[in-house]
Amino acid sequence: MEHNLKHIEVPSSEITPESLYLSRRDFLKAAGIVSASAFLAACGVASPSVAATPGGPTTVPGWSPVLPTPSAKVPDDAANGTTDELGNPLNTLTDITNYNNYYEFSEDKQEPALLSKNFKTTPWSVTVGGLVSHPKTYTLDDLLKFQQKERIYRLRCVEAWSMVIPWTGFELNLLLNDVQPLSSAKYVAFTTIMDPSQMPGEAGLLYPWPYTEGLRLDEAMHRLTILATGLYGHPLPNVDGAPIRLVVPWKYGFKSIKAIVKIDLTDTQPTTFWNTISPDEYGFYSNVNPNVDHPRWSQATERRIGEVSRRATLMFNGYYDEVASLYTGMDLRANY
Ligand SMILES: Nc1nc2c(c(=O)[nH]1)N[C@H]1C(S)=C(S)[C@@H](COP(=O)(O)O)O[C@H]1N2
Ligand SMILES: [Mo]
Repeated sequence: MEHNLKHIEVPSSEITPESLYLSRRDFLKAAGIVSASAFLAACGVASPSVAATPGGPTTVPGWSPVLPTPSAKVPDDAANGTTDELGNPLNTLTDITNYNNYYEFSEDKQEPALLSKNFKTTPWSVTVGGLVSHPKTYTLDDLLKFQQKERIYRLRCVEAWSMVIPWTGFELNLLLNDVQPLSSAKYVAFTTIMDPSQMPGEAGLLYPWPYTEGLRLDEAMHRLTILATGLYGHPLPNVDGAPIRLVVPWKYGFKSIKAIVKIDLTDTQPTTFWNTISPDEYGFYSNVNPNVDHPRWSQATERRIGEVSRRATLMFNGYYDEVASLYTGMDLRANY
């Protein structure tokens, strides 16, 4: 029944005055849903939408998008769920596989579907090393032995569009515990396959190929951080990063690196693809944050693929209760 309702200290630069800072517990009490949502979450059943409007934005009058938003704990295994834990309907398989960012194939959103069709995903292995006691190379079959679960997550691209995707995958912490990080390990670095013969974009000289990403070790160990191996109950479509990709739902989509072949534990913050290209626009953290705009556009709202009107963007993409404690005391504007 215990739910983490703690607040983090949000720097004053971040937020409206304390008086406007309505506590989530008070809101939930007022709405009369504390016990119901806690009960459902504890049972691993998706809670009904916390907001009153089914499928509508999870905002209530008096709440501005700069405030933390009520959220329910993400079910551990959402097998065959039809909405996310906030009541948002899933995007269709057609949406999820025909509107993509996958620069190894094309900078266009529609082209990667076709261009990735014949991408070869077998055999595949992922080499895990660096600051670990048991470095190991895993075949895809090895990785599929880690407990697979269905997780329905919102994916919020830094370009201000979003989708709701039912992934199959396993918690990254299972893999990390298997290789045993040394106490000196502080970060996890991820690398996409480098194969310009199959990925035409990688032949281009403009970008720092291969695509790389990174997380702090505690972010990587969080239960919401998964390696996805499928979606909608199917093996992962090539265009979504087959055969294995990272999904970190509270961060902008570009952190969720596709087609991973290498994972390294490091003691220094890894360099990453988009941060190398444009450090002012794409920070290492890149937590979804409606209060911190991209230098060229607002991050306050987003376009949910398949919907007409825009939605308010939620702090940490609506995963505030589960992830805010990772950033206690951090200035989220400086550490964007
Ligand atoms: N290797 C690689 N990973 C990548 C990308 C990419 O171009 N190459 N694009 C990123 C971006 S910007 C987003 S929004 C998501 C999109 O994931 P999806 O196509 O499965 O929706 O993948 C991320 N992972
Ligand atoms: Mo993105």
